[in-house]
Amino acid sequence: MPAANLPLLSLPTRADSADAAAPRLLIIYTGGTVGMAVNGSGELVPMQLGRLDRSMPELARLPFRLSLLSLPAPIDSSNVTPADWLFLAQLIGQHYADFEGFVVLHGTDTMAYSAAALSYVLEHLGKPVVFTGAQVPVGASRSDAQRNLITALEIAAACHPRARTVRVPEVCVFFNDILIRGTRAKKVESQQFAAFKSENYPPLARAGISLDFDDKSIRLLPGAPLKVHTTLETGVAVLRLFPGITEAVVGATLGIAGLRGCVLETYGSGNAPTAPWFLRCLAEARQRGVWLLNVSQCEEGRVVQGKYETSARFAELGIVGGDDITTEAAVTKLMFVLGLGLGEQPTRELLMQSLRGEITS
Ligand code: ASN
Repeated sequence: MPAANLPLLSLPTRADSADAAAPRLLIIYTGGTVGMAVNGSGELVPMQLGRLDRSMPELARLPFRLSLLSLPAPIDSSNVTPADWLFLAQLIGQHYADFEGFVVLHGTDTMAYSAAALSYVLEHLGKPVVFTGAQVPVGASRSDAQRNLITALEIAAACHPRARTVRVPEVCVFFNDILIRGTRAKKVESQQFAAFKSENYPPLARAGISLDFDDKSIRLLPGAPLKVHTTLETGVAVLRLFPGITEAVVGATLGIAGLRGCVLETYGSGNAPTAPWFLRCLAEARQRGVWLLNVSQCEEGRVVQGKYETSARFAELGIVGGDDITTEAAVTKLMFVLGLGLGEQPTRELLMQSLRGEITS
């Protein structure tokens, strides 16, 4: 469905619709537990959210002008695809001029991938795009949806106290009590409310009794207008190493027809077996033009190719060291950069650079 045809529902709040000073915020509902209910077989399935203000009467107390846009077929985020990311980006681009900030209600399972993908696709973003969701559906009495959504809306509306400029011009994830850069988020919990961690980068804000922003960690406003990219390369894979991995597994993965890029999940500071068959598989993939991005299985620390003998050959093979990037941000970065269709040298440069704060330089 073209993004232009989706209707917006205006939600009643304390801010009068004619109050020009009240920030206008758009909530985009994509699915996830936040809007789920149990089906006849006892499984949680996504539902239409309907009138969000009925399940969350506290929204009426907010001093913002709120609109809600629901995707026609909400999904469990385990079903999300790159096409959904491009659609979401298109929606945000279409409504960009009419809202001060955006909150994306999304399932938690792949929220970190979606937030990273949107970070790349929305270039020169100058407004907040805050992903949030819930571990318990909004209709349940112990739901975390209210608290997550209300704080996400406050973040989306936040300005610097004196300059009145946008406080968080980034794609980010707010969950439980922390605001995380979109390219640094990782889901680490499926049972507790604190489901996300900020990997290798400080949280952009912490929500306790007050909402405390770490302004020095937040990107500055861009100097150019928003550019919404429209292509992602889907010929990518992730190859996670483990002791005992065989040539058959490595060869089959790197030999996938149409493969353009692969995240190599290595050990420690980017190390891998030195067995001749392994290095041959990598060299053959490189000869076929497959980009290899070396990402560590460690949650903290960084890839330093050549520190050990077990990664000494990587630079000469043209394998790109991913520094401290997460797998989520690496997979989506490959999709984005390879989707640009650039030549060898600019592709390598973009893969090595921090494009949206995904690596610490
Ligand atoms: N399976 C759900 C989803 O990702 C999990 C959640 O939202 N808490 O859509």
